[in-house]
Amino acid sequence: MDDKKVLTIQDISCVGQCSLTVALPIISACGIETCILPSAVLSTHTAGFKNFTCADLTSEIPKIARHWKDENITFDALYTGYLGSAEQIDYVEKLLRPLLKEDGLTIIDPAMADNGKLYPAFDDKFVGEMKRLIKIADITLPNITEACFLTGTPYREEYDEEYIKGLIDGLLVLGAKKVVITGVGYKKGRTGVAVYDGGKYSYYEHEKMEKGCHGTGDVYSSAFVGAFERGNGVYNSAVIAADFTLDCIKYTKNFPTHWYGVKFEPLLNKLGEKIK
Ligand code: PXL
Repeated sequence: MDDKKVLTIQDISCVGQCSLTVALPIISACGIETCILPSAVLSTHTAGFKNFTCADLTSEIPKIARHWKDENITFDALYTGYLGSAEQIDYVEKLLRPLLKEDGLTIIDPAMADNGKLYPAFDDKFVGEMKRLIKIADITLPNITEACFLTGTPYREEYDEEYIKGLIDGLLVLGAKKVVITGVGYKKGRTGVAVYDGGKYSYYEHEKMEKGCHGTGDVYSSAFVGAFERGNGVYNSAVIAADFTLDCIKYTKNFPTHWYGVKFEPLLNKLGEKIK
C-alpha cells in the first residue's frame, strides 16, 4: 500500500454531499491518507438551499500552513476544489503549494460553474482569479462550462471534437499541463471525458443518465485524485472516475426525492476494490 498524503482544500458544506464531505471519504476509500483544509463552513451548499450560513475560514489558512511548515509536513498532491475568494487562491499558490514534496502535483478542479452558468457566489472577476490556479495546474479537471469561462469560449450545448480540442488547447495556453474535461458527449444518450496527456488527446465515452445530480463534479474529481495517487495514469484514472460517477448517479436515481447530492456512500467499497 502507498504511504501517500493528499491535501485537499475546499469548503465544508455540512449538508449537501459536495466538496470536503465527498473528497475525504472518496480519496480515503482509495487507500490514500487525506488531509483537509476547510476554506469555509457552510450549513449547506449554495445551489438550491435558501438562507444557508457561511463562516469564512480564510484567516485560518496562513496559521495552519505555518504550523505544517514548522512540523515539516509535506504532501504528495494538492487538490483544490470549490474556493471562495481571490485571497484563498493566493494562499493556495503562496502557502500550500510550497508544502508539496519535490515531485508533488497540483490538481485543480476549478469548481465554479455548470450548465452554462457560474454558481451563485461567483462573478467574472473570480473567473480571472481562477485562471491563476490553472497556470500552476499539473492536472486540471473542469467541466465544459468551466473550461468555457476560463478560456473565454462561448458555451455550447452541441459541439464537435474540434470545439473540445479548442477548450483543451485554451487551458494549455493558460498553463495547465494535463487536462480532463468532464461531461463531454458527442451523441445523444452518451457522455464522457476528454483527456489530454503527454501530447495526446483521448476520449472515453459512456452512457449518459437523462437527469444529472448536483455534486457529480466533486465525486468525479475526488475519485480521479484517489485513482491517480494509487498509481493509475491520467487516462485510466479518468475512466475509473467516470465509471464510478455513473454508478453513483444510477444508484441515486433510486431515491427520486434526493435532490441535493450524489449518494456515493454505498459504492465506496466497489471503488476501493476496483483501484486495488
Ligand atoms: O462543487 C460544488 C459546490 C461546493 N461547495 C459549495 C457549493 C457548490 C456548488 O454549488 O455551493 C458551497
